[in-house]
Amino acid sequence: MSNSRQNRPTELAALYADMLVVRRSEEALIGLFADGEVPGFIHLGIGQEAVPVGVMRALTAADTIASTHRGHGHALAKGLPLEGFFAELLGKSTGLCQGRGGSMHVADMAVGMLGANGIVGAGSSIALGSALAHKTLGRDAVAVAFFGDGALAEGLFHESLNMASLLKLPLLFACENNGWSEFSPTDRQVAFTLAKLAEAHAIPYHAVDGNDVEAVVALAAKVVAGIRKGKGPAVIECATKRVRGHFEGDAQKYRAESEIAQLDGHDPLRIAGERLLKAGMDQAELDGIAAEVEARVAAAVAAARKAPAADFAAASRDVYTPGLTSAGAA
Ligand SMILES: Cc1ncc(C[n+]2csc(CCOP(=O)(O)OP(=O)(O)O)c2C)c(N)n1
Ligand SMILES: [Mg+2]
Repeated sequence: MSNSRQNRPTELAALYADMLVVRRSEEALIGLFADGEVPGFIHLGIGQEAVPVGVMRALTAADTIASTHRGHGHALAKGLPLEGFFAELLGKSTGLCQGRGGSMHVADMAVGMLGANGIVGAGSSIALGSALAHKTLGRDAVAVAFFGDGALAEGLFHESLNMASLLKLPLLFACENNGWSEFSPTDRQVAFTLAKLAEAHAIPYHAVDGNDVEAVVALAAKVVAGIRKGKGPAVIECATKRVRGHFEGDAQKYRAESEIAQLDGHDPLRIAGERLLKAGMDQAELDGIAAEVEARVAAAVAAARKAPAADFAAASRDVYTPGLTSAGAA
């Protein structure tokens, strides 16, 4: 075996493959959405894959996450099965939520994915509740609230920071700061920094290059280990880039051409791919990873397209816990 083969960076290759699953899945969604096969809006996280994939490396199956409206990466990185994911996004009865949730409500309790969420900042309080349950029930588990920079302007997010700190909950606040909140740059939305806000709530804060998946892995591993030991909540701020519009179909007229032109240099897949080549992998091996991922995504899309549409009669199923009436009595 050659020296370069002995030094093959297998962990980085696995991270690359996981980011590629998210990227290729969202690229498939672009076409499906354009063809009218995806009901509702979709918000793509292309360019932001290093954050969910990197943070998820520090989590176990027992850990829980709450996501955002831009949640495909969180869902797939937490381990949602691809076929059930696509079926859900296409509104099919074989979807993980029987086609009733779609992109902004996709969830899978089996892998601790508590749901994407169209309400900005809401994931922070859902993860907070999950962290409180972990602590109260003595579980060895951590909750993660993923949120964008736009959530900093939401009162619920501030309340979640306070309560997490006060109750010393096992909760990681993971910010994906892509510099945009819908069509407004962050500095037109927020009058303070996340670092100062965390400090005000007596929560440790760490910043990281959110396009460097290895840096995210290293920070998340260290911070989550501390949370698991009972140190209480922490905040990480991952600087990243939103490559596409706020929603799919957004022409981004409000964004300077010069900003869009430099996005490629920050692409987490490009950064990881170049690092793999430097570390001894060859292009054919990277192409092999891509071919395998593309085949998996294509198979999941094909199965989802063939599946039956969601059952309208089941729309109100699972709204109430079995045994409870709408008045709450058993
Ligand atoms: C409570 C609430 N207010 C406003 C909106 C409208 N809205 C949808 S996404 C968004 C911006 C979110 O920005 P950010 O949190 O940075 O996430 P990003 O889209 O950049 O991933 C806003 C204001 C909403 N969905 N919920
Ligand atoms: Mg943002």
